[in-house]
Amino acid sequence: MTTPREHEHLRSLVVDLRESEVIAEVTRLLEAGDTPERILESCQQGMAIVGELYEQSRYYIAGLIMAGKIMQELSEMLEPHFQQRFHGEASGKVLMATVQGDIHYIGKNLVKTLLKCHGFTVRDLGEDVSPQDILNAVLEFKPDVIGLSALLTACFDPLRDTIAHLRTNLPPDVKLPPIMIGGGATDDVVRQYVRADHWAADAISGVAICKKIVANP
Ligand code: B12
Repeated sequence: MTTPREHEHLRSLVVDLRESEVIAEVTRLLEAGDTPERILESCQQGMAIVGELYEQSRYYIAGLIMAGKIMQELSEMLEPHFQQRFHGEASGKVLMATVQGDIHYIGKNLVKTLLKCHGFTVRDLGEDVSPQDILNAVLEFKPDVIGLSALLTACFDPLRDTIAHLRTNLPPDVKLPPIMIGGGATDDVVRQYVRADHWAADAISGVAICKKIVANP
């Protein structure tokens, strides 16, 4: 069993952007039997502090880039551990995208990984995706759920516009599947503002929402 102190240490390694030490510490924690969820949570808390340091001009864009690189490596390391821990036979289809204007993808990709672990078929349109591309994919892929990611507050309006575009432009015989949002600064207030159906704070709750939707269409 690992201790809160060890997680505090991991968080500070992330905040200090000590890439190789982060990787070594995560490897050690996994070997000590820690869960990938707990490790992810600590690293995400570290990322939030990196973001604050950037806002305070104590880190520059290079710091964000480095943080992104570390987070990407961590996601790849944790993926097989998530696969071992989570299995499922859910048979729904989820369409994922990061909205127009936003290039953050690490969180979206983690949601995708966990959905796949649970048996969902996922189509990922990538980042900076236009409302029309999302609409085209809805028509073609016919998802049970649409998952939209946005980390920038400046992207709340593009998120709202995307959802409005889907609501107004789908042919009348096509039912719009439930829309779930997530990522960084989103919360339930943002969900109401953009007129989405669901909001999830993290990847695990996002999967739980998708399971509920598919079980009770
Ligand atoms: C790494 C990083 C980058 C990397 C991104 C690498 C990549 N391609 O993904 C790079 C360097 C490219 C980058 C660029 C920028 N960034 Co940046 N970035 C970050 C940082 C430090 C970490 C993001 C991250 O990966 N977190 C870890 C993941 C796992 O967490 P997550 O994304 O929140 O995802 C979890 C949940 O939210 C959820 N989730 C995510 N998406 C979805 C979707 C659904 C459907 C569901 C259900 C759940 C869900 O599941 C995930 C796992 O639990 C954040 C700080 C922070 N607080 O997050 C800033 C941050 C998001 N960036 C910020 C900024 C300002 C920028 C830039 C504008 C900087 C600039 N001047 O150019 C550009 C934006 C360019 C653009 N147009 O998009 C700001 C945004 C501020 C704001 N409120 O708008 C932040 C908050 C930093 C800060 N505090 O100032 N960034």
